[in-house]
Amino acid sequence: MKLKNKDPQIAKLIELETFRQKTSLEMIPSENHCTPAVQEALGSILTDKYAEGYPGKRYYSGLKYYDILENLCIDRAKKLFKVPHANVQPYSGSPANAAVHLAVCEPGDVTMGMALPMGGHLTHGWKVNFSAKFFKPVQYGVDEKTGLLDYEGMEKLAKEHKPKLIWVGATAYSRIFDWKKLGEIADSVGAYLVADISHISGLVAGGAHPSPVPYVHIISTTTHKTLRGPRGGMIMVTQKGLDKDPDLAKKIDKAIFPGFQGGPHMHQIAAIAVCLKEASTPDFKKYAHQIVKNAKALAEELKKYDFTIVSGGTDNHLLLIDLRNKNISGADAATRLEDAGITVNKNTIPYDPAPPFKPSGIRIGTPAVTTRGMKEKEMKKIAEWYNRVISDAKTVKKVCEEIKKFCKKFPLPK
Ligand code: DSN
Repeated sequence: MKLKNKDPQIAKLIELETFRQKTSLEMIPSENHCTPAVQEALGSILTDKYAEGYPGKRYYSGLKYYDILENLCIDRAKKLFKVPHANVQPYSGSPANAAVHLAVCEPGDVTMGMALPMGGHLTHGWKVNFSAKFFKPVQYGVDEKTGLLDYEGMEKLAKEHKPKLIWVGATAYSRIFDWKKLGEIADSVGAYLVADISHISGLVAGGAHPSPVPYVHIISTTTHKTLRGPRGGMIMVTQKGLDKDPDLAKKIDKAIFPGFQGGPHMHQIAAIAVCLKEASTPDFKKYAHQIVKNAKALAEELKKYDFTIVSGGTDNHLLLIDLRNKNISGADAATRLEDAGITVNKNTIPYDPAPPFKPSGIRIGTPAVTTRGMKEKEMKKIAEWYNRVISDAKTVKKVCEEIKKFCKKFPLPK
């Protein structure tokens, strides 16, 4: 029976959300619009089965097609990211990162990661998270003047604290990571280096951001951001990782199952496989480069309206805007933009004098609008809307109408 007949309330909410997505601009940098092919795999009958274990070594029966499916997904991940080992079972990024801790650390070990208010992630050692409750993280940040990762400070901290594990990866950092330098820092103290490429995995896959593969031991990622798949996660082990620890792949697999998770979500793994196939095409390469071109164009246009971009610009898919010269908080700006039909995050800026719930900045990104086919020309228009809405609340209604009309030319993926 169709959903609208069986559960009209839920069907209605999906219909309303579809309309919202079609008629507004999604500019949260960690979000995207996946294709109907990915959605079809995700919404399939594969959700029905348990598949605890790994291909060829399961604890449930009836899994002959699931072994083929999971192996396909693993092979596609290995080929796309050029790594010798991939685990595609993490439910999402946080479980993946918990499993990495479990694989290579003992409770109480010292770890290192970028602090959340500097652009890092909760699971890289932020105080309220498991990664700080069970381990002893030291946290690095960005330079206050340049907004760039403070490699020197990080090296000093690493030498002083000798972490077992170093996380590199961010949720609000718009510059390229110098993987070589980071690899040298980790090697100098014998630490495992993990690249959490959740935000940039689509850019790495499409060649629009350097790959960490030669320099790190482990890579963790979500699959739904620039990679444009379903919500999900993966952990990969590099050759460098296997050279450091020949058991590393086994340790990662054991940490995911039975260490941290139960049955993998096989419908999710099917959808990840579809997204990895899509991400292997020449079209996706173009897409990944266009995301960056759009972000750079948007940054330049916004600067013309006197917006302050943290670090002065962007090399990837996102921009962090410091709104202090605009006399509006990040929270108020995000609400006003949402009313106008542009979805962004309120966000702390590094060394933010304002509290996290009413921070000084907004975080915006181009992955989803690029999926809809927007290019540099459209970024000019979008920057103009940001300026009008943030400068004057009275423009919101008019801009909202303009955006609705504009969105008709850029349908969601087919
Ligand atoms: N929640 C993600 C983001 O928005 O960046 C990070 O996990």
